[in-house]
Amino acid sequence: MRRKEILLQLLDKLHDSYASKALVALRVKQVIESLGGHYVNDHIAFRTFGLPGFGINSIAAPFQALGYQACGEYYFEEKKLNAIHLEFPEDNTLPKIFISELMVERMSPKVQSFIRAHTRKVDSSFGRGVIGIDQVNLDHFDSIRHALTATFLHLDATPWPWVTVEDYKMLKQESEYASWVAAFGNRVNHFTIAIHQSKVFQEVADINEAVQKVGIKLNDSGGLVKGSVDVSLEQSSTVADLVYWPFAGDKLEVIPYAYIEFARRFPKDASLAKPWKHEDLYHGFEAMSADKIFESTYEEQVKKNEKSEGKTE
Ligand code: OOG
Ligand code: NI
Repeated sequence: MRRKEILLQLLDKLHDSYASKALVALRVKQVIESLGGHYVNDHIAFRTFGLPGFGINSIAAPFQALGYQACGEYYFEEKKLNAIHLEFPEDNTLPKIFISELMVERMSPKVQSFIRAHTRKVDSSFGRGVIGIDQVNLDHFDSIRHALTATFLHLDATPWPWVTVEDYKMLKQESEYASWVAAFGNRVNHFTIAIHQSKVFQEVADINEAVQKVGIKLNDSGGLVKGSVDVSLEQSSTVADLVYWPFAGDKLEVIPYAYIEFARRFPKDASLAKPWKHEDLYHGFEAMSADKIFESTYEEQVKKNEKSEGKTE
């Protein structure tokens, strides 16, 4: 089927561009494969600025045009974010997609005016801004292709010009989410191992232990394992890898990029007899846990782990 083929190609491209920079994903894959398991992806995630042409819809629209459907909605008061997730009902082997957006209007005047001005500088070849891709007629294949190209083909750049190191730091003081989006744009920030589909790990704590043994650092905000059977979802994540990343003026800075997550889904009715089928399981997200998972790219998590690495020398 054409739509599924396009999606598979797109997901492959997104994975390649993520895995080529997020070495932690490669290391986790090696751990899983060494133990005789294999990598099944539960979901991927994008972050955006909530402005016309740049928000959740700019990422969701091309996926929806290809058959994905919007399912859950989530809200994060303190981080000033909204999010949705999408599912592909025709084939449950395709990952869910989690997309969040910064509520730009809730930022300080300084941060707001920077984000508004900087996103106005997009190259029109990205199809953003004036002709927001969320307004493209997605019923036509050519429009879909245009929207995909506009959104994802420049994966190794941002839709807007590189930010300066100073602006990145200014944004970061107010919102680490904002500085991440300014630097990385539409890149995927994590893929997720489905523990409920794993033959080698029973629970999230098992994979946590396996990766910690080879020195991989986990996000401990809110505890190593977030959620539980009570919310039908158990999750954990590594901290983000540091990467050399381009900034305005041909500068490179080392900043946190992407991480990998582990998720175990339970049936909505936990008393249901095993084996559980895909349709028995809860496929939404849990805002309380997600709130902590966002912090996998935050300085406090990334730095804390750098320090503890030093101590074990
Ligand atoms: C997304 C964090 C939330 C989940 O599975 O709850 C999340 C992000 O870091 O952008 O992925
Ligand atoms: Ni996630």
